[in-house]
Amino acid sequence: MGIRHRHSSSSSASAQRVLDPASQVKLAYVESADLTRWLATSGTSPLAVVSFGSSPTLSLPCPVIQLDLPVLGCPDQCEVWSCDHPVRLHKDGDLSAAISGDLLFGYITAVEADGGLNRTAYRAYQQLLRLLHESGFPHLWRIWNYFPQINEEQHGLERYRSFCMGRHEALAGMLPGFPASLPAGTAVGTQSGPLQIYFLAGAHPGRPIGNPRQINAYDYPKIYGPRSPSFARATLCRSDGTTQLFISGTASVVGHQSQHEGLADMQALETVENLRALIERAQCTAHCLDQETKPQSVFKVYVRNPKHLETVRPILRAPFLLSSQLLYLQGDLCRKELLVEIEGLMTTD
Ligand code: 3EB
Repeated sequence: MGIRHRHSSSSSASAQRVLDPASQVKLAYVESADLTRWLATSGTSPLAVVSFGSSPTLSLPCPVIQLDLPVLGCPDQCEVWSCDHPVRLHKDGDLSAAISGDLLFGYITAVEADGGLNRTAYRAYQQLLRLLHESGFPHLWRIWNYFPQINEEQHGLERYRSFCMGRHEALAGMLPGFPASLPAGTAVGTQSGPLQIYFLAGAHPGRPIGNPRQINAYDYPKIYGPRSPSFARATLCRSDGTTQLFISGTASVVGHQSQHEGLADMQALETVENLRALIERAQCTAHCLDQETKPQSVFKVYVRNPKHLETVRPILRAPFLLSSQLLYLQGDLCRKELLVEIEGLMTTD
């Protein structure tokens, strides 16, 4: 209990700003070889570092998340989450968190034991939701889920579907406002490792955004598994004059159906169209995300088959992508036929 600082309230907005640290989270992709220098000179406090591929283990003053997702087309990169204010760390077994102002960055790993992935996911989600309730950060904004053999069958069910069951059961039981309050999400298959989940939560709620071209994933029919995937297409978060749009893993899905089976180029085009529609919907909701204010954006592109990198890369030329930082990773996607998936973060000051 009580790991969040309670700030005294003030009627003056400027005094509030001093007393109540802004919770804008910063995201940068940094070449692994440059990480130490970057951290020493960025002037920010790290919340977490996510490394991909075969990056070395570093000892850092924050959670370090190593994902077995090979980086494609460039040297190994790290995803660095940081903020302008001091960070407090919290550790409880396999769960660690970095807290700053109104923001919590958490990381949990779970080795799969008896009961399979369903129970493992259920227990991990229970544990992380309990932390959020007890610590004063009840609002989940964004969550990433990674585990190996995502499309393999186990105990008669595809592992992704089994994961969805455990996740759904925990969230339906413990997340206030479920399913409308679900966070933006990603679920991608790694080449090895335990179940790894990292997440951002806030003391105040984000606003879920739907995609007009897609039905909500939590309303998918049962043909995709006994329990629907528990995520929103995007979350819009405002803090201290900054608007951030956390965009979920977005793929070639229209309505609830996968499009363009076997065609990586067409899937990439459809995905860009989905992203465009989603961003447009968010812009209608938050006027400060419009083009003139030039958001800073980063996107992670997951490609199932590394040979499709050169097919996909030239297609990602929409204006909102051309002005963004892009990182390509090799990852397995949660439906066998999906070849490309793109997630992102857009920030407008
Ligand atoms: C889709 O639209 C593609 O289960 O958390 C994308 C993002 C997808 C997150 C998840 C799944 C998830 O259904 C798959």
